[in-house]
This record gives sequence, C-alpha cells and structure tokens, in this order.
Amino acid sequence: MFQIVEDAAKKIRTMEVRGAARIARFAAETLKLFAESINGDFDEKMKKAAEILLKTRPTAVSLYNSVNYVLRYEGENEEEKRKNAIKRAEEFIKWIETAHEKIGEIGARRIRRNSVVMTHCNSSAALAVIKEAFKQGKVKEVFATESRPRMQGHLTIKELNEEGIPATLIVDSAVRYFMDDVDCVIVGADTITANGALINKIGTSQIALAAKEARVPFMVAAETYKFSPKTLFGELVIIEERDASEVAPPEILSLKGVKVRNPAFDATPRDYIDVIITEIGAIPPEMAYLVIKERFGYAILEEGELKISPKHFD
Ligand code: RI2
Repeated sequence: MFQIVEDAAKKIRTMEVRGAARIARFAAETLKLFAESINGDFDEKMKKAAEILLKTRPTAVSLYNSVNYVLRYEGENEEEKRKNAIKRAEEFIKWIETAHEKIGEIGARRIRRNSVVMTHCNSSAALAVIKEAFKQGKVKEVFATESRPRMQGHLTIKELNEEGIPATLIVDSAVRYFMDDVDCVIVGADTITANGALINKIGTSQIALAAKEARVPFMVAAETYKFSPKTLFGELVIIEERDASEVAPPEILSLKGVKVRNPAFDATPRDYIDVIITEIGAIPPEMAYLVIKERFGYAILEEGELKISPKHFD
C-alpha cells in the first residue's frame, strides 16, 4: 500500500531526486499518485504518507510546504477528499513551474550586460535567472563551484553547456581567488527564515562572505515556497548532517580519535544578501517576514500542531 511512498522517500533520502524544488515537486506527485490508489481510511493513510516523506531530508522547507499544502485537502467523503488532494497537488506543481519562469524574468533584470556570474551547487531557480539573462545577451561567463561532496556543480556545468553558456568549473576553495573577476553571485535556497537568513548548500556562507569583502552583489533566487512559516513560530531550521562516507575514504574513517563531519547546508545571515528574487518580486531579505505573512497567512497553531496553507497561487 505504502510502496509508492516508501520508494519515493528512498529516492529523496539517497538524493536520486534532489534540489529543493525538485524534491517538493516529487513529493506532490507522489502524494497525488498515492491518493489515487487509496481505498478506505483516506485521512490516516494520507497522514502516514506525509510523515514518511517528511522524514527523508529535514532542511529544505519546500518539502514541508508541498506536503502540507496537499494535506490541507477538504471533502465530505473519500471521493471528494481524493479529488481535492489531487487538485491541490496539481496546484502546487503549477506553482513551481510558473515561479521559475517569473524568477528568471525578474532576476535577469538585475544582471548587467557582459556579466561574469558565479553560482554554487545546482539550483534550478538560480539557473532560471542565468539562462534568461544569457538569452538577453547579458552573461559572458559563469563560474560554477564543484560543490563537494556530492559534486552538484557538475550538473550545473552540464546544464550551462547544453544552453551554450560559457562555463568554468572551479573547486570550492577557489571562490575567493576568482571573486575579483566576478560581477555578481547568484545562488538558490533550501529555506529562507523569518529573519531573512538563507539556508543553502554548505559553503554558501563562505561565498557570501567573500562576495561582501570584494563588494560583489550576492543574490538569492528563491520561490516563495522556500520561505519557512515554521520559523515565524520560533522554530529553528534543522541542518541535515549526512553520512561521513560521503566526504572521506575508509582509511580516514577508520582512524581512532578522528571525527569526520558532513553538514549538507549552512546559514548565511541576511546582511550578506543584497536581494532575494522571488516570483512575486525582488525583495530585500528584511522583508522575509512579510512574504511569509502574505503567502502563508493562513498559518495557525492547532492543538500544538502547525497548520499552514498558502493563500495565493497566481
Ligand atoms: P533549487 C540544493 O540542495 C542546493 O542547496 C540548491 O541550492 C537548493 O537545493 C535549491 O535548489 P540539495 O538537494 O530548488 O542538492 O533552486 O542538497 O533547484
């Protein structure tokens, strides 16, 4: 019964499906398929499926927002509930698709002609901006970090290459070395907190620091479903720590007295961020609180449990 959901959860956990937006989309698609297959005990089964999906990766709030959105289905009987859950999953997927297009359009306006752009990891939102700016003849070259340990930078390089965008792969530690040649940095987001901080791939905060020191604008491309309503209630973002075997070989891991740590994300304070490009506009990070109120206005604590439902889908 829960096989579809268990299989999907495995794909997210092992990062076969990765990237905050892709994970959110995949979760909505999975819940849609699952809802179609339920026969009896609809509410309990949907709740259990949601729990399985939410346990996979803790940091990207896009997963939480997607699952939570679908789970706010309504209906008098099982058939109505199923229909509504499917409709909501489709709405969320549409939200993802339209947001990327808008972000590309808005973000490209922030890029000057002949720009050298730096990016980190593999963000579909950041790439939407870079691709649109390139189409408009504004991007001369892109520096992409390899993004150890999972090397998502290789995906970025391939994607840029497919679009015919001149791309240079650099190791993560070469960021400061090349920063003087860069006109702007653009990265994606896994979560934006109520105080405007960015949670993104490990290493992002070092890039932001280097950009600030070199006076290079640092932009974030983030759909509004990357904003965390939970942080409005004081909840802290959990930083996923992945297996040490991703970063070190067995001969290091077996050394007595040596620890190997592998956090997958870090936090960049809002003071390092010039602008956040969302589908509803280019906003200063200080406005994160208002975006959360606007998009997740219907956020209430019900019997100690946070129930959230976005208000708008335009
Ligand atoms: P989009 C990724 O996480 C990266 O941190 C990336 O910046 C972020 O998701 C956003 O990606 P991971 O799943 O949603 O590779 O913009 O750990 O595609």
